[in-house]
Amino acid sequence: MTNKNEEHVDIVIIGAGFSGMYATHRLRNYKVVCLEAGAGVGGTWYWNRYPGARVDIQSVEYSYGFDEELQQEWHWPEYFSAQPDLERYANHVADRFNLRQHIRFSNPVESMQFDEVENRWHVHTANGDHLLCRYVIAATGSLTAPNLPPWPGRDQFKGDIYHTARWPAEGVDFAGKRVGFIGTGSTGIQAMPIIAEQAQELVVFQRTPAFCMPSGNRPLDEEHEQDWKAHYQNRRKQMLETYGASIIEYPTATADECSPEQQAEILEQAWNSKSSFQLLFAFRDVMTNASANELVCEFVREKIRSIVKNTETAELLCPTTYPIGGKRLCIGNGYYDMYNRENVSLVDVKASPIVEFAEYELDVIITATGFDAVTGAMSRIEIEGSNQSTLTEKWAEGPTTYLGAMVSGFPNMFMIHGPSTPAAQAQMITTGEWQVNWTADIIDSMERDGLVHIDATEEAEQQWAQEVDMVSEQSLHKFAESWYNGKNIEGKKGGFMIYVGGFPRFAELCDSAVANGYEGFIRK
Ligand code: N01
Repeated sequence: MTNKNEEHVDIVIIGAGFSGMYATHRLRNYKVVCLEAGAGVGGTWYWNRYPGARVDIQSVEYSYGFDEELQQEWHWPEYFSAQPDLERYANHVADRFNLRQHIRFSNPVESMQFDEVENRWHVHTANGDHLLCRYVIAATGSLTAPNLPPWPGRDQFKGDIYHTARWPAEGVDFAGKRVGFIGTGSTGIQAMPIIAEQAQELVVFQRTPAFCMPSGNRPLDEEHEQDWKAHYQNRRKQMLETYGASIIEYPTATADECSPEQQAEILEQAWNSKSSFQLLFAFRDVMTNASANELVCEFVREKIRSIVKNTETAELLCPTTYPIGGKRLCIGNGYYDMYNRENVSLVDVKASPIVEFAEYELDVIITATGFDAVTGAMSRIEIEGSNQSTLTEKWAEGPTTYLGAMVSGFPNMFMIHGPSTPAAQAQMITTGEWQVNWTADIIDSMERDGLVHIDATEEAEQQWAQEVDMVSEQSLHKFAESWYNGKNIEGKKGGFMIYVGGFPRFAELCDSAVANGYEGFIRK
């Protein structure tokens, strides 16, 4: 029976962030519809418009490589671009490649069911669309679903409460306001120094202090831009051959192989390198050897002590409970210096956690409390696969995937930057493009071979889980509670959700599965 509202298309793409936009472009030979919750393109860079939002990877790298003319014509004003420039870029790409004709904005997906007889997904949206498609590509992002701790008293608070990932487009006027700020991760450390300059008072509620290194952002000089434009093709290739799909200086020596003087010099150079994350690559073993890691931790603590004048505040700001890099290293502009301002104070909420909004006289509360990461966006859609099994049931003890791309029992559904991919451990635009191409090639091959159904085997999923565990066992990431392992969300189950074996190994394993006759997949 055909329902009047049903629309038949080939592929539904969920999300018009950078990966979803590229998937829409790459698969435009098919009848493609892209469904987007926001009113505009850009995903993360559409939602996270808080003051100070800025990328922490060089913009010449953190941009698309699929079209040479696009890379040649686009000009980034700064080394590390700010949110408005990234959003402008996303809009430019959407216009330049006529993507908007395929995108339905303000139209989040609510539920999906797989019809095993027809090999079709039924996709239902908040606006009442009912699409029937052969494939779904979920480009829903790793950091999409905001974490909003259910503090009592929230509703009674008379002032305004904001989450940084749902920032009002018109901005917020902080003049004369007493502002409370909860959350000292990458977002908080970017937003606070700017808000401190505008507000009457800023009270920072810190649960866990962050390791932060200076960003070294500056206007992009012409020579650097021209150099990249002359070598884009090689550089993109080179990027994919590095651990994080980003060209930085990768060290050859372990910490032990350096004398104390050399160690000090290397760390100082890394701190001043103007190259994000260089501290984590000061020595070859920063993320695998606890004593090498501690050396870098203590170096940053000394920096904090030398910058922050109030010794008590300085000690509170020194992280001591997890390895540097275990949580994503924060890249900031004047974060530690901000604590030398008269109007900024720090409250330790580790010892006495926030239980309700009552104690402090504040006009505005900002929560930069992060995300129900990696799985959050998918878990908020009701997804029913083969045999009426739901994704919520399947992932009850933590997400399982094959190559981060498919979930066994959920045929014809692919994910980009899904659980157990390198995600934010690698530069997400370039690796997202790579994953879209890999997925699109699989869909093309299905068409060529006259097939209609592709799934991952349970066995392949288990083997991938072993690979993910094996590489995370070798790294120090496991010693931190973070969004990487879901420990930032109370009660969230599962282990490490990010693949830390490096992008080249990840890509090689994905490619060899396909080359070995679609090993681990069932195609029919
Ligand atoms: O989120 P987070 P984020 N009571 O989860 C605290 C990317 N990103 O939005 O550490 C009190 O890192 C929480 O405390 P704790 C980047 O990948 C990139 O800052 O859990 N505090 C923590 O301090 C990044 O890793 C860029 O103890 C509570 C903070 O809130 C990712 O996004 C910029 C609390 C959340 O930190 C997420 O960053 C921004 C509670 N109940 C983001 N609950 C760049 O490119 C949470 N917290 C530069």
